[in-house]
Amino acid sequence: MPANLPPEYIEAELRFRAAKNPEEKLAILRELMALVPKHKGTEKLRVELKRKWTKLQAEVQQQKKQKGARGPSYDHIEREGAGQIALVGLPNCGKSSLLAAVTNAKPEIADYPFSTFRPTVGMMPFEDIQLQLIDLPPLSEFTEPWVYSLIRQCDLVALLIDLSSETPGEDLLTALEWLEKARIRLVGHTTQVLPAGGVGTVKRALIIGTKSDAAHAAEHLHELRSVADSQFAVIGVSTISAEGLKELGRVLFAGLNVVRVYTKKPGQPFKKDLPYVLPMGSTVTDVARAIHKDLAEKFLYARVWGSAEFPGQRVERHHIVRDGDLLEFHE
Ligand SMILES: Nc1nc2c(ncn2[C@@H]2O[C@H](COP(=O)(O)OP(=O)(O)O)[C@@H](O)[C@H]2O)c(=O)[nH]1
Ligand SMILES: [Mg+2]
Repeated sequence: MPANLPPEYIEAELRFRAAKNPEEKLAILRELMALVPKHKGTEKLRVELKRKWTKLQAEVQQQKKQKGARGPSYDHIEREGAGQIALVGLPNCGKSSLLAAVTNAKPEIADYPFSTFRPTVGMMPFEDIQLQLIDLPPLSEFTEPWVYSLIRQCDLVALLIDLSSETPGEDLLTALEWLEKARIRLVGHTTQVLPAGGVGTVKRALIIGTKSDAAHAAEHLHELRSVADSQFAVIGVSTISAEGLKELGRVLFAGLNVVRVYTKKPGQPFKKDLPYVLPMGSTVTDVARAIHKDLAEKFLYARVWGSAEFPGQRVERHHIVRDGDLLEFHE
């Protein structure tokens, strides 16, 4: 073994030897590969690791095939709550910590890269709804295709950039490049009409600057904002000082471009029960359809409290609803 390997490498290698299942071994191997310094003296070792990696990868694939339909499939995660948000970022940027801080999920958190190798889902409460967050393995040369396929399916990408990094602007560009390579293009969350993706996918996104408690985080946040330009909203958060965590719910909710609409039956008292969540721009008829397709066909008019000019105003079928509206359908 070449001399002067960092102690983290030695430690990870011990874990590698102790690991029993190939999936775990593969994850530790990724770490090892990231930890080897790149110079002439480690060339043989790097080739050796790459060889092990290819072998293990094949083993894991084989195992997945054998398990067939019973094995866990990461290619799709059932949408729950008001919207599905993918936490995306480079290794160690704080994705798992954020998930742990704002949901009841308990993902693995570690100070070494590639600690996450499965998707972890958590529900983040926001006012009277829940947002579904998915913690993912990081963007890197080792990112497996299913990670990108989950990103393509989500409603909003939360791109996490580490504010303790000396190069947050560059990190943002690196992350965007990895996504571009997978043919995923990000646009600001307020983009109303998504541009045609060509052969790829276009996703709405916002940026979360993590570890805002770190030294120089304020300057780094500033740099990040200037690189993100006006294209992406940027919010700074810390799971240690809790800065920005309260605001995060509102920011993510805004990023989803949805509205919450409440309904009541004529004659019932005003009480906001659990809302229907619909895409922004939905009409009264869309709300009726969400309740029941028959209702969409047969209702004559609706009364709206909220977005109408006066409370309880009678509105037509194509009236566009706003977040917080209370509706009453008349058949
Ligand atoms: N100072 C500071 N460190 C953090 C914060 N969030 C995460 N970390 C640390 O950053 C490292 C990577 O965190 P983790 O959540 O595993 O990142 P992931 O690889 O993106 O999932 C760990 O050592 C965390 O303790 C934060 O808000 N402030
Ligand atoms: Mg993680």
